[in-house]
Amino acid sequence: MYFFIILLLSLLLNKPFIGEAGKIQTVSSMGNDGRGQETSLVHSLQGTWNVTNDDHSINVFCDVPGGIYSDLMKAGIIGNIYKNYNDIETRWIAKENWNYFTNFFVSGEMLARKAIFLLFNGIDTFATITLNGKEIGYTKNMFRRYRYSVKDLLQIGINNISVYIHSPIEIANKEFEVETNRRGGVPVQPLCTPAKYNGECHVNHIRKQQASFSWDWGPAFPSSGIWKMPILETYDVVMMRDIEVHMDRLYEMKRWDVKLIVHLESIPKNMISGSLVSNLFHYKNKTRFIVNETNIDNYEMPKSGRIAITQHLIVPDNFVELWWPNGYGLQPMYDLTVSFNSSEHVSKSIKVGFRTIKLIENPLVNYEGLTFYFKINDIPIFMKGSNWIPSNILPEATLSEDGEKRIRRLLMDAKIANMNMLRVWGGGLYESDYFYSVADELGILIWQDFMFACSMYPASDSFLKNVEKEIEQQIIRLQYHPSIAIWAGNNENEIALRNNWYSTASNFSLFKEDYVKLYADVIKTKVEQLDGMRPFVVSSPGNGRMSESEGYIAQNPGSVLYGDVHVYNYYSNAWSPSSYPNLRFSSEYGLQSLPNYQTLAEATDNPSGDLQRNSAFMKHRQHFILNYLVMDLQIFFQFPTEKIEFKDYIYRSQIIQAVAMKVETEKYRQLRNTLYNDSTGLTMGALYWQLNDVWQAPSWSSIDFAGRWKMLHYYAKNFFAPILISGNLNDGLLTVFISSDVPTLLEASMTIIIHKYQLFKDINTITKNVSIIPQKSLIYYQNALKPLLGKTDLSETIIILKLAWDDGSDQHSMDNYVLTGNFKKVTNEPHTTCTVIKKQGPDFQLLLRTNSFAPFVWLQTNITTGIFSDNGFMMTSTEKYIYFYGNNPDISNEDFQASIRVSSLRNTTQLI
Ligand code: BMA
Repeated sequence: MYFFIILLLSLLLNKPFIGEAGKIQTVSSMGNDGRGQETSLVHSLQGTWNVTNDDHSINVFCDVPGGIYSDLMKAGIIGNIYKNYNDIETRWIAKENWNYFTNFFVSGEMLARKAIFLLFNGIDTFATITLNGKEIGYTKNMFRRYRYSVKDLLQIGINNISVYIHSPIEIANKEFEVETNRRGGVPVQPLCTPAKYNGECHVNHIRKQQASFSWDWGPAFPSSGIWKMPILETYDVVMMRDIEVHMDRLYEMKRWDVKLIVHLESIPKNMISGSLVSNLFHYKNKTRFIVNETNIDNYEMPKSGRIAITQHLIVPDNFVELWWPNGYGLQPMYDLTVSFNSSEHVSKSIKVGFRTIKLIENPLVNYEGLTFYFKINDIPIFMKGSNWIPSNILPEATLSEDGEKRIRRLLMDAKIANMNMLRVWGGGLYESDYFYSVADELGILIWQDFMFACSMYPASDSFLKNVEKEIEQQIIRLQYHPSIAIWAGNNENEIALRNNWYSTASNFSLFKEDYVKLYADVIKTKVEQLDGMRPFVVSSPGNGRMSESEGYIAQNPGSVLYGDVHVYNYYSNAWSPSSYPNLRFSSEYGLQSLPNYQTLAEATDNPSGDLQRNSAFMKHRQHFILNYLVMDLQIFFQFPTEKIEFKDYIYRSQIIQAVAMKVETEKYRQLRNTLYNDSTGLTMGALYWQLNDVWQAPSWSSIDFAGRWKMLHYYAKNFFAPILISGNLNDGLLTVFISSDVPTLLEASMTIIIHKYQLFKDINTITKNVSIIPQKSLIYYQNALKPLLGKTDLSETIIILKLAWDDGSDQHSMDNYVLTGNFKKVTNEPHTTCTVIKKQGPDFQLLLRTNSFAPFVWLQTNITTGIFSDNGFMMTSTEKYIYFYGNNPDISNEDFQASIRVSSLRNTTQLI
């Protein structure tokens, strides 16, 4: 009877119910992030719990896993946090302590097991955990997993648990005081975020998502919650935690040595016997597999309760199809299942891919500096991509079903834009296993920062120990993913110290000592110990392997001759290639723009008042310390000074950003094979800042918070194309490059058109047959422009570049343009129309027509979500065909036709 009452209550309240009657939950997805256990020995504590604050004025049901902002929104206590000024209105939440509690049922059978552990895969962040009235632990790192042995505390029947989460703001303040005292009064800088961010202080003292206290592109939502799955593990023998996969390609022997390190956990002194069996299945033909078995006989578990068993799989070359980055081939993923069989059975399945990776930092004969480029499967690869910030400011939201859809969408958008690398930036999260498996599947390489950004950090023993555990767990959890290409110690902390960003100069040696302790002694040592198969750089930007000989704080961490560089040049003309340096690898460069109007409109209940260039709301959403100054300045450089509507301002901000990133990225791609006398050049990577957003606000992103592409994302698709024709104009000299990322020689026809835009007329056309050299960037045309212009003034022209080729199976073409000046004198108002030609499912073919030069043609529809095959382009001829790839097959031709809006620079009344 008692049992059924509990069952009924659990069902009614959707409480975690675990125990008999087939109610034991099995969790069965892949990966190492705590969701991959395929065994009935694992009982999830997922479900509806209660959460209350200290004075019990709030006591509501909540989700576990979850977080306090999501809970309070769901309970109707606060409104949508992304709207209006709610980031400030809801700040009281982070100043309170929150007690998460629930009851759960334990059966006699469960309690009879030898090993019973409570496992928290992630608590955000400072929690006192109490089980049946007894305090069992305190957590202090949201990036760590915590495990507590609880056999002696549990009872048959109802048990209660409370996870009391302390205010992260208060703990950060306290930690700051303690640490400042410990350092004899020298505080760890910076003391706070700039006032403009409306943020909180001292996040660098706590191991929590650094951007949760605000950033220059994001609001402060200092979250609290049990953000990852809590689990009760009950077993007699062992639990399998992680599988490390280290692949070594033995060329001469025509095989791969795949070393597996299987992490098993149990209780100290437990005697273990059983067999560990690993099966690697061929990705196409599952009847082909490679197996190894290790028998364990009466092994006594050490005091730590953890062992790691090494096993080798010898994989012949003919079993292997290589995993390639996007654009270079397929991404075959092989199932690997490891099980431990004894009186109990535990197993785990992950997907692995075969590839080698090297970071090549070679000296250059007779030149200064080192190269800096990646070789994947022995092929040098130009890295094209962007920087990833968390997909949601609430960490729990990155793990939900919707959160996973969002992650997949963003990674797909990266793939569509021909990216092959994303940098998971150090102020956010170690992402979920789902994130990395989608990256594996899509061929997106990951530059993985450890989570330290734009700050100095403490180096007390307890801080370092805390970090060491975090690094160890995260590397072991993630390292099997073929997508992860490189680990990096931190974001911009070396350059911040060297250039005194945070007034550290008077205590330089103390800060340097701490820096070396944290990133070299702890992090570098750990990475080398745990993952010898991947490169590591101490900081980004940095001088790569040179940084060690420079004592980790180089004279110039931003050197263009070594390692990677972050490039921000806000005051010079962002459309001029000369504003950008010649370097080896640009791991950050960017410019702000506004999100699409529809996205901004979703952020306010007062669109007419708030959606104005000078409104208090737009000031509030702008965290960048330079405010709108850079946007205004860059708009001023290119366009006539005139009064424009807010929608037009948005549109112009996006044009500015898109063209700036085009010019800068093209320069980087052009320099792939150019080495100048001053040793600069040989660029092999371009990752712009930033891919995505965490709220509706001005930022450097190419995709806004609602998932709408800004103009930049359309441009990225073109400037990252595998075959790129691009040009530049320098002192009247026109140089045209073709950059190829493809492995075969291609015969192509190249056309250079000088178009006089007032006349809407091509005044000169040069056509040339060219052979495109594989995987190189070379000059295919160079000449003075003057003779081609006749009487026309350079500033009245735009140069159109076209390339057409046949790769043996298909015809391809690409268009590009080179600007000869700004748009201050472009005054003609084109009449541009768009007609739906054909519908195919959710997709439409469109025909655009114009009667005169239409710059930056911008197509929009609000009837459905989807993307255009091209957007933001120049129309220098009367017709252009475009595709729209939509999501809704039910939309008719007529409805779609009616929804289409076409704008261009001097024709902006249709902007939506
Ligand atoms: C870089 C990043 C971020 C920042 C961006 C724009 O330095 O590492 O810290 O958001 O610039 O300012």
